[in-house]
Amino acid sequence: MSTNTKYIAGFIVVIAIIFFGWMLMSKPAQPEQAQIQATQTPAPTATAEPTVREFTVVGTPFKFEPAEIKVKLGEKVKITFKNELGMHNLTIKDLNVATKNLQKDEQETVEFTADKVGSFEYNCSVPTHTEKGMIGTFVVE
Ligand SMILES: [Cu+2]
Repeated sequence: MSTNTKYIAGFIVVIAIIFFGWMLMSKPAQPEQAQIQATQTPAPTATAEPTVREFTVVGTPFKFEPAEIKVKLGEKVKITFKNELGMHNLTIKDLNVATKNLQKDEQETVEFTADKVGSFEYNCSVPTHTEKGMIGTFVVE
């Protein structure tokens, strides 16, 4: 090998070392950035509280006011049933939700999560009250 060829070979080796060194230094930065983005993106959903929806339903002989409630899937629902006259309850049988039988001027709040989509009946389960009009619809969209 001539001196020139040795120099060129040495130069190439140095360039190669610098290049690979640079590759090694710069490479870890990319997955790190990707990781930061990956952890930042889901953070809002991880910490997000479910929306709480509060309703007041008034019971009188023989109706509920309102007779329709609409919520979205996954929302937390708080229904305060206020009984103004007679003995009544508010029951959503399909969602396992029910107040006790309440006397005049009593109220009770039930809390649950709307965990299935559908149109569910709520009623007063005191005999004959549903037929007399104590019926409503709880809609989960
Ligand atoms: Cu009733």
